[in-house]
Order: sequence, then structure tokens, then C-alpha cells
Amino acid sequence: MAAVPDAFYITTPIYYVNDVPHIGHAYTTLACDVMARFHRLDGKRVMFLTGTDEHGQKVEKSAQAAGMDPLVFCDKVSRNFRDLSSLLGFSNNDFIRTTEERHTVACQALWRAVIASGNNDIYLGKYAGWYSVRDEAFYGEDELIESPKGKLAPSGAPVEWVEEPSYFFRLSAWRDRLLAYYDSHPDFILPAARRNEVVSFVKSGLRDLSLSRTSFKWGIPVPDAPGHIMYVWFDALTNYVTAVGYPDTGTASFKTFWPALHVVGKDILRFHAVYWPAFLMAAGVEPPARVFAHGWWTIEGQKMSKSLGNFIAPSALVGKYGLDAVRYFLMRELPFGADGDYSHRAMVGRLNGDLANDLGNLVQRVLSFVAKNCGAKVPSPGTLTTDDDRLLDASETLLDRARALIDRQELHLVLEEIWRVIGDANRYVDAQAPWALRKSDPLRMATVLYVLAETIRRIAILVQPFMPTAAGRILDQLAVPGDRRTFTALVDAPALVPGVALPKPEGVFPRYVEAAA
Ligand code: ME8
Repeated sequence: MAAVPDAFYITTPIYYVNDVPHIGHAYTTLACDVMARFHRLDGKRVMFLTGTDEHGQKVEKSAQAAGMDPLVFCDKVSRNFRDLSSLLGFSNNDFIRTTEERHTVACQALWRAVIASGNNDIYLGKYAGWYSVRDEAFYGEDELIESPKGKLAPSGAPVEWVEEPSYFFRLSAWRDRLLAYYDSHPDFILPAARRNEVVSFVKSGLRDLSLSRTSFKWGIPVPDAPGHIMYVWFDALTNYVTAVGYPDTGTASFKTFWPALHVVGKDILRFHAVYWPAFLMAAGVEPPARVFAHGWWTIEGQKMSKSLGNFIAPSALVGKYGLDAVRYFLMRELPFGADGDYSHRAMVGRLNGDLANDLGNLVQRVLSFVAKNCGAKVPSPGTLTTDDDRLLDASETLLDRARALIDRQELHLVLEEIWRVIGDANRYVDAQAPWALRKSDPLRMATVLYVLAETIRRIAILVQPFMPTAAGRILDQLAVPGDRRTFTALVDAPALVPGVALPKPEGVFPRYVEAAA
């Protein structure tokens, strides 16, 4: 997902500044963080971008309501999203704001490049139609829902009739070229079910797209067209190329990283998989490498909404369950791509089951046994049996399985595979019963404990992208040096070195206990 094989470029949507960040936003950025960390540990040069979408009528109105200048308003609220990175341990390399000068330059250059291609993809017309300020989108009459309060967009947002001169993008002319592109790039849109939805939408015919507005001011001016402000999606989507140096496509950054993997929620797939590749192709720029659309979280069975007041602030979750548990839960609970529900019960189930019981207990019982019975040093193994080899093979081959899954963004399956090996390791402890070998066969006991410690080392290295802090603490307890925590170190010799002194073990995943009522 980049121009060169050892590079990786991943992006989140840029979030509307006037919303308060909630678990939905945290989810998308977290998934990107996991992939970014995975590829860094795998030795790639990674560019991981997130940021805020700061233009449009909605922001202009919110700033007015707050009695603030729009830029001052944006400076204040975009910080809420920037702060998410430190709260949730996101490792983004850049944070883009669409109000930055570099972005104005990129948007205007992309616009000019479409004009310069000479294909009349942008033309001046008159827009008359239904517009939803809340969705920042135009709708056709046939898409609207009648309600006692008047016409509504499919999202339930109110719409208003708008008539004004507007530049248009000739999207109607792109149907066949887009279909040909999807055909020749079968994995351009994932998961496959979402791809099919986009293909049938495009097949049914595309309407030209209004690209500019004259009725508000808070946006990027259309070049050489006084009074026209860019339609928010042309502006917003361009952020992905701004951040790697567009319009200078000769920079090392553009040449290394573009095209990107865009991760988005299913709500904005159409903008990314239809409009965006068309804009880029019209400007002579390569389309993105892939658009992956994930599913939608509900909260305790209900849609998140302002009226229900059930938005969950990521800080509240981290405060209650701890950062690693929240990161694990979000990545494990839903197949990445599917919809799902957040509930306290499900969170506690994962925390106490997968983390405290499965991984936490494995680490704790093995390391405390080593501390007590092997002089607090990495034990020296004797000859390996087939059972030992089987467990070591399972953890060694895990990396290749994880790589294949990450390449298709099947993040939950990576965790499932890791937890399968954790299950194997726990069964191995029970079957080999090292405590029973202490007196009868200390060499075999040392071998069993070595195999287990080495398995834990590999698991912890692979868990790092998901739970960097907890995985780091496990690796600390195994005295694995900082430069031996990459994926190369996972399979390369030397593995754990017998005789190396180990620090005092301590529990990594405390059980969650309900506070007394
Ligand atoms: O659409 N479940 O910004 P936005 C899962 N600025 N993900 C969710 C979610 C939920 N309940 N709620 C939000 C915009 N998200 C534009 C994007 S990109 C060039 C411009 C996540 O602030 C999900 O990733 O409304 C969704 O696509 C995104 O937040 C929408 O963020």
C-alpha cells in the first residue's frame, strides 16, 4: 500500500471538528494504528496520517453559534482529536488540518490539474437541489424520506432546497472507467460485500457532482472563480495527497508513499471509492491503493446519538478498563468490516477471559515458576520432544499467518490466531505439568519452561501492535532488549538466551472486579 514495497501509507478519515471524539472515531484510528505499528515492526517505512476536516457550512455555523472566528473555533476543537493520539497511544506521523496552507495549495493545484487535463471534467452550471448541512451532501428527490417535519435525508438529517451557480464534476462520464478500474483491481474495495455495493451503485449510473458553493465563505477558494468555495468533499479527500507533498509529486515522500490504504467507516465509502478515484484520475494522479470500509458500533444495542446522549468518550473507557484492554476489545470484538455492539458486559468478558485468564495467567504462572525454580534466570533447555516442537512451530509460523491477514485488514483474525497459540500454550502447561517435574526431572522441567518462555516471547512481540504497553511489560519481564522486539527478532536466532537474569514477575492484566453497588 505504497509506491515502493518496503513502505506503507495508511490514513484515517479526517474527522469533523465540531463533533466531540467518541469511540467510533477512536475505533478507525486505532485500527490504522495497529496496522501502522505492525508494518513498522515488520521493517517497513510507515506513513500514518490522521487529522481534522475543518471547512464547510456546518463548522461556519457552529463557530457563529459560539461567537467565534471560524479558525479560532477550529484551533480549539481540533485539539480534541489531536489529544486522542496521546490518550490511546496512536503513533500517527502527521496530523493534518484542512485549514493549513499546505492543504489550500494542494486543493487548488488538484483543481487546476483537472482543468488542465482538457477533458472538461469540471464545468460551470447551476445547482438546484436538496442539500443537508449536517451530512454535507446533496440528495436526489428519490432518496429523500417524507416525515411530519418535512423532507429528510436517508440519514434522517433535515434537507433544504438550494439554488446557486456551481462548478460541477462530470462524474456521469466516469461510470465505465470506474467499473473498469474496479474490475482490474479486484481488491481496491474491501470487504468484498462492500465492493459489490459500490459496483452496483456505479453501474446504476452516476450524477454529476456539485463541486463548489457560493452561499458560504468558510472553505478553500476555487482558483480563478471569485465567490466560489470548494465543495467540502473535494477539499476533504485531497488531504490524503497534501500530506505526502502534493502538488509536488517529485518529493521523496510522494514517490515513496502514494498510493495509500484508506480506512473509513461504511458511511463514507462512496466518497472514497467513487468520487476520489475519479477526481484523481481526472487530475492524472494514481488512485488510492485500497479503500477498506469497516462497520458501525452501537452502544448497548442502541445507535449513538446526540438525542440519546449515549456517546462514549474514549477517555471514560480508558479510565475504567485501562488502555490495553480497550485497544484489545475494540480490535477483537468485531470482525473488522462488520457492525457490532459495545457493552460493558462484553468488555468485562474479554478483559477477564481473554486477557486476565488466557494471556495473563499464562505469563504469570510460567514466569513466577521460573522465578522460584530456575534461579530467576532464563532456563537452559535439554532435548526437545515433538510436543515442544509443535508448540514452538505454532508460535513461529504465527508471523506469516498474521502478515497474510494484515494484508487484507483482517485484524480480528490476527488476534484469533494469536489466542489459539495462547490456548495451545496453556494446554501444554497443564499436560507437561512442570511442577511435577521439579524433583523427578529438573532438566525436563527446565526444557518445558524454556519452551513456554520462548512461546510467550513470540506472542508478546506479535501482540505489540494491539497492546503496546502490556506487550512491552511482558517483554521487559523476559529481559528482551528494546532492539530485539521486531518481527525479524521473532523468528531469528538467538531466541531467549539461557542464563539471562529475569526481573521479578508481576501481573500484567488485573481482573476487572465490579464495584460493590
Ligand atoms: O465523515 N462506528 O467525518 P466524521 C464506527 N469529515 N465508526 C464510526 C462511528 C461508529 N458509530 N461513528 C463515526 C466525516 N465513526 C468526514 C470525513 S474524509 C476525507 C472526510 C468513524 O467526523 C468512521 O470512521 O463524521 C466514520 O467514517 C468517521 O468516524 C466519520 O467521521
